[in-house]
Amino acid sequence: MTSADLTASTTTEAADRFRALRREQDALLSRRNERVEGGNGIYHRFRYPVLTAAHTPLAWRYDLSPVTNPFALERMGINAVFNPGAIKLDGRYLMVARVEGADRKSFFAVAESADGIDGWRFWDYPVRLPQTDDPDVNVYDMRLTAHEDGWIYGVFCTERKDWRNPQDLSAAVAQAGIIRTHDLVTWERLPDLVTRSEQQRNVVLHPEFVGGRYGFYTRPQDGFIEAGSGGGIGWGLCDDITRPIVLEQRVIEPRRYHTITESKNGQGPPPLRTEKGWLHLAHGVRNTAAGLRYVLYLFVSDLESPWVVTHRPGGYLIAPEGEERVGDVSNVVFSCGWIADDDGRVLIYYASSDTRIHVAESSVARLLDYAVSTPEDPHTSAGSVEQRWELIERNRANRGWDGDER
Ligand code: M1P
Repeated sequence: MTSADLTASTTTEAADRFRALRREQDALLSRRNERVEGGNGIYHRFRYPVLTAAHTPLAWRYDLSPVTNPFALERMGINAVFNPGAIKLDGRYLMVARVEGADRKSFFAVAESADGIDGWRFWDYPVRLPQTDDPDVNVYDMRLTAHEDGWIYGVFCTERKDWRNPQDLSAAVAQAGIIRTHDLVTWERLPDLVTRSEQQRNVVLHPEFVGGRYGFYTRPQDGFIEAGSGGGIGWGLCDDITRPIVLEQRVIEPRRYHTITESKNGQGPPPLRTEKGWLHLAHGVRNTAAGLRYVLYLFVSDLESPWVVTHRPGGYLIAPEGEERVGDVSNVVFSCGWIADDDGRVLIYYASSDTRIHVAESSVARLLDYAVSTPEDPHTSAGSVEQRWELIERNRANRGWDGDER
């Protein structure tokens, strides 16, 4: 065989492989999801993740020319797709996902679905994020807030090397970057949020003005990973979003000993306005012999004073289950986005183990009922048993004992 023959056969093989890759991806993108029945009645999971690395367009990963890529090799791999912000805009369900390349760099990309469950597809290009004078090294976890001022804001984590500690190559500073848009296509970058905290992650813009000011949920921490003496979900106000400064942060949802928030916690998506208050989704973290475990939980705050928490159902709403428990950072569920439809349906977009995105379906009515009727964590085992006795006795008195109506 001559080298020309070899080249011709490799080129044909490459073209065949690209066709096979396309078929495989088309099958993945058109697969219908299945609601998992049963469960706890608060929400339903769906069988398949809605977005994964395999959902990213082939053109982002492959040089699709059999001539310049004769072995049809993946040139620039994608490692994971997770922690998306979410919004419904002009009837379209949209996520801004955190896409992480094989090079460990995260970036943002918009994906769209007609019904919020099926058919999620990425737009053709990832987002070209405008930079400030101090370029981001890594960006992730965008929360989208449709604010009453008319803009859609994206608040995300911007990470840069901590030059106060040049020898430590993992020393980083996390702060909140801010962009805004009307269409998720054209983005305007604003200055990063200024607070008095060394580290900020999980910063979220409240959707309404509070006393004419912008409200931010923050997460003041001492260290990049460890909460140290800080942590908890904070709240602060800012006068001018184009010069965003929050001078005072008060912790409104502290982390607590021997609860799901013992190590740290953080606001998830922007809260939803409901008749009983602002409904919040957050993540709580505790340490275990197997490492950190991240779960999702709800709380409710006052409509007029969003910094006043009124209901704290004890325990978690969603904990990692099955394949969700395994991934790049195992035993993690994390959410930056949910969508409340006009009919009250709520779609919770959550990522598992920093690897893939799932959806869970519920409603405002169900989530609120759970949030206001579930007792608070009593902080002791004895207290927990008392809560269960109280429930059992109420059931017996109601003759609903054991599901038997008698
Ligand atoms: O790896 C789990 C999560 O860790 C961080 O969250 P937190 O700041 O609360 O610890 C974030 O980096 C998040 O992206 C990640 O999913």
